[in-house]
Amino acid sequence: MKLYFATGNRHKYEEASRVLAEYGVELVQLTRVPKLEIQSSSLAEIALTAARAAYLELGEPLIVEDAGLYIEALNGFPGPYSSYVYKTLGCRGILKLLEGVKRRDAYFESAVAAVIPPYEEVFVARVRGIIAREPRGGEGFGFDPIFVPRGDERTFAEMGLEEKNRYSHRARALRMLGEWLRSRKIKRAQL
Ligand code: ITT
Repeated sequence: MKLYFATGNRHKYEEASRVLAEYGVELVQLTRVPKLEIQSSSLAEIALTAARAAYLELGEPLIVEDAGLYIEALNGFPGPYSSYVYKTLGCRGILKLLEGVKRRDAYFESAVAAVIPPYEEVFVARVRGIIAREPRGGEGFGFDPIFVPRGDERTFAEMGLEEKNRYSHRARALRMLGEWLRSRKIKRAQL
């Protein structure tokens, strides 16, 4: 069964297609429908609005994912603004904001919105961890070099894709989607 994933981010697509393959879903990256990004403090609302807009353009069942990094010492910053903050400040900028800060707890959140008529569903998941003292590793993307998930000592950027998928917010939210597809017995007929 085939499902579109509207995203311009190749890494997100690769992580997601690996997870959904476990559920027999073949994910197809959709780049030609631009992702509509509203401003909201809720990733679920951002993802669902984007998924509805993309569905109006495409007319085929699809998912959209929105994710963000929430740093506790910064009251949840950059959260829904993670994409912009990554482009402007980057990992180094975040480390500078945390200079001298001992409490380095943070989490990634992922919201996966699925529009599969007649259904609309959003799955939200988190991974908790800490912000490293310096960037480490060359895998992955975005803030991966500075995020260490709870239960490990390596950053996401020091892990392969399969290992990151064992912990990540995105993989967790997508497994919820996979289980939901299974429980609804959504098969080729709808997809
Ligand atoms: P699309 O909107 O096209 O899907 P994007 O990269 O802009 O791709 P988001 O809007 O969800 O994705 O932005 C989230 C940003 O948060 C992303 O650019 C990264 O900087 C960061 N981020 C999210 N998930 C991450 C992860 O698994 N590892 C590292 N950084 C992540």
